Formats: sequence, structure tokens, C-alpha cells
Amino acid sequence: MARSLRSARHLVLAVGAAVALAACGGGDDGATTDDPAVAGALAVTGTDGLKFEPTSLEAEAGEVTVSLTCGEAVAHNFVIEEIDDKVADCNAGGTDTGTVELEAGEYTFYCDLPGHRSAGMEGTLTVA
Ligand SMILES: [Cu+2]
Repeated sequence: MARSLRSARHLVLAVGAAVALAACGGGDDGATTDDPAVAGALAVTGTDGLKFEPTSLEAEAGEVTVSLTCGEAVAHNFVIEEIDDKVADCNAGGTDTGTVELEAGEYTFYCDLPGHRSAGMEGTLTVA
């Protein structure tokens, strides 16, 4: 009982926030309700052609947020090899955002779904 009440309240807050965001969206068409853009996040797309766009990313050391968007037909994920961490994981047509703590350095990211990395789904993340 208490649990469902709390869930309902969260839903109301989420809807309220979405409305507030849409209201201050300026001249946009307002149709981008699932816009993956998160302030400060690295935006990466995994395409239906099994590529990352872009394949080269840069971030500042500390908390790094990755916002992954999948193409309409194929699911993907975003794994950072050096720390063996799957930061984001999206279904076809979906988005996912994850945050990871990174020290300065060069990292390799890839998609660990079968055949995706060998098809070219990898890139470089430079943290300074
Ligand atoms: Cu993939």
C-alpha cells in the first residue's frame, strides 16, 4: 500500500518534470520527448549498421555520464574495456544513460553483443 503510493507520487513528479521541460523547450517541435540528451553526458549512437557514432569521445576525469541511443532495429550496449563496466545498454529504438567514475587516461569502449565489436563497434574515450 505505502509502496504503491510512493510509486504513484514518483510518477507524478516525473510527468511534472517532463511537462516543465517541454514547456521551456523554446522553438522546438516538442516531439522529442525521448530526447536522450542529458546535461554533461556524452551522447553516443549505436546504429543499425553496427557502428558507434562518434567513435571518438572526450571527457573530464571524474563522473562521466554516457547517453546511448540505439537505432530502430538493433540493440546495443556501451562497455568500457579497461574497467570491464557496461555503462549503458539500450534496446532497439531506445536510449539508456549510465554514469561511471573514470581517472584520466585512454579507454576503449565497445558493444559486447555477439558480432558487434568485430563488425566495428568500438571506439576511444579520452579522459583528461
Ligand atoms: Cu551493438
